[in-house]
Amino acid sequence: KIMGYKGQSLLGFIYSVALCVQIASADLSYAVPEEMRPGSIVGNIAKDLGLEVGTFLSRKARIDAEDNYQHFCDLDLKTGHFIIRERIDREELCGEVVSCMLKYELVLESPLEVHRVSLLIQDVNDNSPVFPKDSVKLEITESADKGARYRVNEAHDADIGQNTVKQYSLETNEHFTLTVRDDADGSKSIELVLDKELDREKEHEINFALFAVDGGNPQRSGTAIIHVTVLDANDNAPVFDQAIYKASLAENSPLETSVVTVRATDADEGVNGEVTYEFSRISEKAKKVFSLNSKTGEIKVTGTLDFETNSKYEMRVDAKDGYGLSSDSKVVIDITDVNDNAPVIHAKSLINPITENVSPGSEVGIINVQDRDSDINGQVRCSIQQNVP
Ligand SMILES: [Ca+2]
Ligand SMILES: [Ca+2]
Ligand SMILES: [Ca+2]
Ligand SMILES: [Ca+2]
Repeated sequence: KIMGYKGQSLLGFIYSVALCVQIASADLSYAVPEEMRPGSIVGNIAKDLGLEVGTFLSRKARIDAEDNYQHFCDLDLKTGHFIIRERIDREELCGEVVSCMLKYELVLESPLEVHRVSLLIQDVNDNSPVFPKDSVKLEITESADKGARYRVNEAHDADIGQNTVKQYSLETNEHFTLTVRDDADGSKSIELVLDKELDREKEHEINFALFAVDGGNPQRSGTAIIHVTVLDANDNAPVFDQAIYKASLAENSPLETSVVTVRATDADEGVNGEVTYEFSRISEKAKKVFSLNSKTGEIKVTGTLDFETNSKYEMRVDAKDGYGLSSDSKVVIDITDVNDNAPVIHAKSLINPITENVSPGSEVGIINVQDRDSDINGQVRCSIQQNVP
């Protein structure tokens, strides 16, 4: 039972020490919000310790800071008031520490007496949530699928507890919604979710605001502007401005004569929208007399056009973008006649010689006159030289 005796004695010793400390420092605890005006009264230490008001002067009371907090508070010896001397910023003093405590010792002389005085600095909601950047730039291709997610950095609020960031929201917009997840490490994952697919050809830039609010009263908020640049995808083929191009051209037109210019536009950007042209269906004959500028779409004469051999050409033209999306159109070229042929006389049957007594009005022969030209150019007027019988 020796052990039992020893144990009892040790326990008794601990009790007596604890009692000693308690008597020597009857702790006083005060709590004040941060940012109190200098001169504000925290409490009356003399009264709270049950001492006469005059005691502090006679016993040369003083207040010592345990650390470097001396300048924040004062003791009014006449009244016993514990007073704020300097502005206290909880965020600067304690940062993210939840319990922000200033520790002091009240020292009285003759007889020597020490009391612990603690001052809890309560948080005031004097900071707004702040995003790491005021504006967040995102580049998203228009081919992105619905449901695609884009991370945004969370906001921070220098306050603590309820006064720190509580909730996020997104300015109403056509394309994005917001999800906020709690991560294992206590941070939050903020993601924009693509809810409606993008179309660069309709909208190449989208701006909307992301808000963070704290849980303080009054509530404070922070904003980041999300700038979405919609990147192009090759989702448009070139489109001709006419389904059929018609031109008419005089035969014998000189080389390099411009016949017609086809034009297709592509709504995409850069190479996706760069249009080139080429003949997709063209006869060997037409190939010899027409050329197509692949860049400008201009069709020019490159050979001799003869109405009498070919009066109409038809061909098809392709327009292609830089990545091969294409469409086509038809080109019809009519060649018009020019009076470039003289009439040709053929004597079909001619009675020769004619007898001298032939009666007037007798048929002496048939003459056939032809002109290869058309219409007026091909009309022939016949006449016989004067002064013949
Ligand atoms: Ca604060
Ligand atoms: Ca706050
Ligand atoms: Ca295109
Ligand atoms: Ca596009």
